[in-house]
Amino acid sequence: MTIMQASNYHTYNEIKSQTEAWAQAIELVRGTSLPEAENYGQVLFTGCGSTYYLSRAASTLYQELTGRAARAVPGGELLFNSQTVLTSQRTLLVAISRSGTTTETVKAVEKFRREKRGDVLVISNYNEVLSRLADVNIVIDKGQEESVAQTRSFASMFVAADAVSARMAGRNELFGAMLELPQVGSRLIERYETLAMEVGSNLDFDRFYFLGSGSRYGLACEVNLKMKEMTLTHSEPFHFLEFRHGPMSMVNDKALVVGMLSDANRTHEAKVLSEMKMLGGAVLSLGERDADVSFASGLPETIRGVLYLPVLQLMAFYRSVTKGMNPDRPNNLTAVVKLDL
Ligand code: F1P
Repeated sequence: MTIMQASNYHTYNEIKSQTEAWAQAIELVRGTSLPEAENYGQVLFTGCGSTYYLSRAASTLYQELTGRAARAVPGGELLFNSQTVLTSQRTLLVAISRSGTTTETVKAVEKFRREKRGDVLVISNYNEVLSRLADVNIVIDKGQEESVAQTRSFASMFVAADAVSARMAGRNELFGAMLELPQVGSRLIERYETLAMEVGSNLDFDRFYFLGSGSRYGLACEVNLKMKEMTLTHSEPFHFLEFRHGPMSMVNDKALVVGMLSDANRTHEAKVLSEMKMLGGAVLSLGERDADVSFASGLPETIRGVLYLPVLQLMAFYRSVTKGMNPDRPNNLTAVVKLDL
């Protein structure tokens, strides 16, 4: 496929331009007055679909950096099963939504406010109804996109969420390190687009497994959703060691196992990948060094999670167009889910 054809798609242009939105996210967080972490007994992150997976990734980082309890919950669960996540403790609710209009997320935040549960921090790409419910409002308009499947938007909101966690943890050196991310990301896209196209265009693969642990599990869930939304391919996310406990039965020569390697647990994670190769599966590893996609960022592990996204987003894009689909308009989906609740 020529690049000219690829650039006919909004999805392609949005993936390729996303680091500009990363930079805006960092600057916006720098200029925002944030809540004090010690004012809350717990922090809840919420969203739907992609932004729920973002919440999963961001909440683990918040807890890791602040040492305070944080968890993620889908908007629909916070709305209809709030007793399973809310306590009498004062709560900071971080509500994340590309559109700022998804019904479950908006209704859940309205209920949270009505019940005076605590404060609301919104991260979005559009200044919409959700932003009007916020005590602290962060809107990354450079993350706006035409495509239904989130790519540039997701990454911009994820960078903002990580920056919020670094700042609320008082880790200004981590926040400062994030300033390098946009240029590292652009270099990564240039260096590995061909690999993404080669793997994405290989239709011998009929199943994909995305392995990630710690804050990378939420990212594994997100890239898994991209694969589903853009290419209608069977795919599933797992924590690394969990994959052995049954799901690896699915591994054969038509499987691609994508490993989002950490530094901290690389030995254990790489062993899972080598075992999957023994079972006949193909493997694609991503990590700071010695991987099929090596970031070579020199940045702290806690704030470089976004680097796992662009190459895998491109892989899903190329698989979609190779299958003759339109990644801009996934099957059965709309950009926003509006419900009459
Ligand atoms: C949430 C969402 C997306 C999904 C699809 C439909 O939107 O469910 O996660 O991928 O685009 O909308 P939002 O609340 O983040 O705007």
